[in-house]
Amino acid sequence: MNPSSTNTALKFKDYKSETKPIWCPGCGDFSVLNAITKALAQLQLPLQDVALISGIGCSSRIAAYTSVYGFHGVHGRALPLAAGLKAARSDMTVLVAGGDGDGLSIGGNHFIHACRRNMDLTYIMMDNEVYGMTKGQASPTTAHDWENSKLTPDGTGVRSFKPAALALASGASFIARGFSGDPNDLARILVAGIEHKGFSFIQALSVCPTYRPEHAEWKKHVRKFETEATGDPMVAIQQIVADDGMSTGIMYQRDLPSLERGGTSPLAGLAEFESEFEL
Ligand SMILES: Cc1ncc(C[n+]2csc(CCOP(=O)(O)OP(=O)(O)O)c2C)c(N)n1
Ligand code: SF4
Repeated sequence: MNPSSTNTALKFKDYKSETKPIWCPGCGDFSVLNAITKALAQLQLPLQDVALISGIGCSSRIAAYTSVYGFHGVHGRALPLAAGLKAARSDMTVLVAGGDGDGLSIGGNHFIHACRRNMDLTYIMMDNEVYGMTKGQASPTTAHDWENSKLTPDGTGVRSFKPAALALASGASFIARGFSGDPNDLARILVAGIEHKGFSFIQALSVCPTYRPEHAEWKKHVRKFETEATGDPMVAIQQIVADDGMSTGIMYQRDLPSLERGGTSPLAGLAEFESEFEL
């Protein structure tokens, strides 16, 4: 039975599918899944009005584990898929999820342009600073001196991205960071991100005990930003650059023009547009 067809309030479990996650024991992605389903339950969004689009990676499996509409896409291409859906169905709540490799390596170009277009999408980057699915290669958020990878035994020697700074410079209008070790706070951030009209970028620090066991230390270092949600990009960039990447909260939120603001689907005039090309 579809719970949304009854008068009963939806519980977070109603947003989970019957497919059992195959993530490793202790993987932070379990908590991100919990946070997403809690956020959807808080917002009481009908299952049929939500879609979760993902790329490829351990984290991207998340689309199969929710009961909303889902699409487990192609590596790095979750954002353009989601943008297409949102363009056609501006009435739907469209969530996008994937890993740091998915979103910043192969999908890096899509990420910066999604920020720039500011479509009303909520993008959850499950950042474990590694390629989990392909057995532990360094990613764009891996520290330059991480020596445990067989492929980069002396470290990458390359500076890592600060995803929040990249999102700000690219035009995202909501930028936040949460932690798999605090799913309730991550759910709070997700609710704010989903309610925000525009592109919401949420970096979810998600532990990978298999390839980054040292991330067990994260829980000692993660703390909340003392101040939250400035709308001033100059203040936000100073906060982001000064931070070590372990502070959580909403870093930036601003009302900026959005492609589908006003609720008119870009496809509304499609028939007329096509008729101009008729032979
Ligand atoms: C076009 C293409 N290139 C490479 C791959 C191999 N591949 C699968 S997942 C992945 C990286 C996964 O890392 P990340 O996105 O950080 O997700 P995680 O597994 O850590 O959650 C790669 C390189 C692929 N599936 N498709
Ligand atoms: S390899 Fe890492 S990211 Fe992938 S399921 Fe296992 S713990 Fe999670």
